[in-house]
Formats: sequence, structure tokens, C-alpha cells
Amino acid sequence: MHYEWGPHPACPQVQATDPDCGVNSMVNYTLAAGQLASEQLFVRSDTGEICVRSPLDREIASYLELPVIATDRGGLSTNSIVRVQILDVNDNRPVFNPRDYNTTIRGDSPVTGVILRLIANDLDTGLFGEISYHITGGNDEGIFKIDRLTGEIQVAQPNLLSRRTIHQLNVTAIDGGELKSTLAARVFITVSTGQRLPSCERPRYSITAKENVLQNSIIGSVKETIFTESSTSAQIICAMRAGLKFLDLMVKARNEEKSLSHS
Ligand SMILES: [Ca+2]
Ligand SMILES: [Ca+2]
Ligand SMILES: [Ca+2]
Repeated sequence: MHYEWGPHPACPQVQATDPDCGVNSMVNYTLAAGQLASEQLFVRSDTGEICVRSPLDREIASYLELPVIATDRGGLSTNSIVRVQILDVNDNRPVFNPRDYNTTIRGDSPVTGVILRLIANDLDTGLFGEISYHITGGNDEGIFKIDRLTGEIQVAQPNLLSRRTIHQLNVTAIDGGELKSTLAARVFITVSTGQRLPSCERPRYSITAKENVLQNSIIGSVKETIFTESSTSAQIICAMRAGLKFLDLMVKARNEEKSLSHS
């Protein structure tokens, strides 16, 4: 059995040759595919053309395999496996998860480094899944800046921080095919003076956990690293659900939130 492109460009053709003459040489094609493949594709019994029955989705199945059976009128048959590779198109927008971010920073001492990191995901692959982050609202004075590749926010103009006690920024994620997130992330930055602020050791933690870890097991901890005798730490309790590859948690250390993810 061999394949060639059929008269319709969307339907590649499977062809079997039969050396018999007459009615015994007429070949009939059928699929012996699994459920997903037969829901999405079918084969034209007289021509062997493979056609799309329902919309394909690379983000659900990046390929489909079809066992095609060719049977002649004499009842003799042969079969062949057709593997259909689904190529990516840019059909997913970036999505922020989480969408809201809160942090508190001091207005009366130098602020350096990353104060917050935003996370958006895009299900597409390659360029179509590459995300850049842009502040699209609330930053007219240029007080904050964002690393377009990592989503990390820093203070660009510390001397202007105390103009407001709360700054609200909107951040949009854009993929490599120019699709924007439908909902912008909302970032709330509170400027505080005179009180001790808790701070996590790092803005992002990465923890590895086996998929069969018992519920309520401790899989890691986030430490507060303020120089005080009453330092605290938060333990991360596992509450994994089946089917999740990554789980992003927001861990609250008193009044400051930090993002934590593990795989
Ligand atoms: Ca898709
Ligand atoms: Ca995309
Ligand atoms: Ca896609």
C-alpha cells in the first residue's frame, strides 16, 4: 500500500494495488482507528482519501495514527498505518495565571532588584508560544519597568514611589504571533513606610515532587529572610490533582505574596 496526495489538497490518499483483474481488483478502504482518530478523521472507502471529520487540535493530540484496511471484493485484505502529524497554528492567546498580584515595598529605603514576577502561559509551541510582557497601564511616569522576557518587575524611579500609597499596573502578555492576552494582569504595589515588612527569600521557588506523593505531605518550604529574631517560614503542603504537570501556588508570608511553582 502507498500514499499520495488526493485530488483534494486536505485529503492525502492511501492506495493499494491488486494484481487481480475485474471485480476482484476493486479495493475498499476502511479505518480500524482508535476512538479519537475516528472521531477526527475518516477514509473514503472507494478512493482511500483520508479526510478531516472534526476540527483538529494539536494542543490535545499532536499526531493521530490510523490503521487503514484495504479489502478487495474477493475478501483479501492488507493494512497499513498512516501517521498524521498535526502542525501548530497560533490559536491560543497567552493567559495570566494568576491574574492578580500584590506586593508591598518600602518607600523610605532603597528598593533594588525584582519586586514581583508575573506568569502567563501559552499552549502553542515555538514562536507562537513565546511570551513577552508589557506594562500597558498605570505607569505613565515610568516608575516601574518590566523584563519583557521574564515578566519580572523592578522599580525604575525610586524617588517617585511615594507619590502614591498604592500603584496599580496593567500588564499584557503578547505571543510571538502578536496575539495578546484577553485579560491583562492586575498588579497592586503598596508603598509602606515605618513598619517591618516580611519578605520571602526568593521571588520564585522551584520544587520537584513525584506524582504519587501523598496528599498533605510537606514538599518544601518558603523562608522569610528578614533580619529579625522572629523569622517565619511557610510550609508548602501538597494538594496535587491528577493531570497537572505544573502547579503554581501563591504563598502568603504575612502580608506579602510570592509565587511558587513546582513540577
Ligand atoms: Ca489548538
Ligand atoms: Ca499563542
Ligand atoms: Ca496551536
